[in-house]
Amino acid sequence: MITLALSKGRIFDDSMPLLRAAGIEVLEDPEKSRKLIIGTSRADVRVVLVRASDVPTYVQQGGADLGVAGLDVLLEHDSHGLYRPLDLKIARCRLSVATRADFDYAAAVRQGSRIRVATKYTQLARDHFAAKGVHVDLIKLYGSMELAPLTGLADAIVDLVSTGSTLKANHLVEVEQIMDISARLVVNQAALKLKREPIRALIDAFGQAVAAQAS
Ligand code: PRT
Ligand code: MG
Repeated sequence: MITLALSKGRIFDDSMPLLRAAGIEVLEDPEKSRKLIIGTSRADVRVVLVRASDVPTYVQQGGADLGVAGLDVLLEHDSHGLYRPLDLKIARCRLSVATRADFDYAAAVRQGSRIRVATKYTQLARDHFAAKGVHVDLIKLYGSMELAPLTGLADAIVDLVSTGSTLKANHLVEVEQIMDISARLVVNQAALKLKREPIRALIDAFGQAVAAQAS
C-alpha cells in the first residue's frame, strides 16, 4: 500500500489533475465526506487527509509515504528524512511583507532599525530580516495576520499573497516580496528504499503531469 498525504482545500483540489494524469482517481470528495482515509481507483494507493502544516510530519514519521506540502510549510518545518523530488507548480503564491499604506517601510528597514512583525512564518521572517540587518520583534500568530497592523499589534505582517484581494480588503499594501511559493512533492526516504518501484513510478508520472500542465 502507498499512502499519500494531502490537505483539504487548494492542495487537494490542485493535486487532483496531477493524480488523474498519473492514472489515479480519488474515490471520494473530502468536502462531502468526513472520512480521513480515502481510497483511489488503484487498490494499492490511498489518500490520507491531514492539516497542511502536518503533511511534513506524516511523511517524515512514515504515517504517509508521500505528501504534498507548500514550500512555506516545508521551510518552516525541519526537513530531516524528507526527500523533495518535485516542484508540482500548484497552489502558487508568494511570501510577502505587508503594512498599512501610511507606514514608512523603507525608513523602518534601514540598517540597524527595529520593526514589529506579526506572522505565522516566524522562521522565514527571522531569516529575511536578519539578512537585511533589521532587528525584528516577531509576534507569532496562527491566522488573520492582516488584523495585526490595523490594531497596532505590529508594524508589518509576513504572509502569503496570491490575488492580493485579502490585503486590499484590509487596506494593507504589499511592500516587499520575499519568495515565490508552490507546492512540492515530499517522500519518506525509507519508503523510497522499501517501495522503490511503485514510488519511483508515481514520481515520474507526477513529473510528466507537471511538465504537461506547464506546456
Ligand atoms: O487552513 P489550515 O490551517 O489547515 O492550513 P493552511 O491555511 O496552511 O492551508 P491552506 O489549504 O489554506 O493552504 C495550503 C497551502 O496553499 C499553503 O501552505 C500555501 O503553500 C498554498 N497557498 C497558495 C496559500 C495561498 N495560495 C493563499 N492565498 N495559502 C494561503 N493563502 C491565504 C493567505 O494566507 C491569505 O490569508 O490566502 C490569503 C491571501 O489570498 P489572496 O488571494 O487574497 O491574496
Ligand atoms: Mg487556510
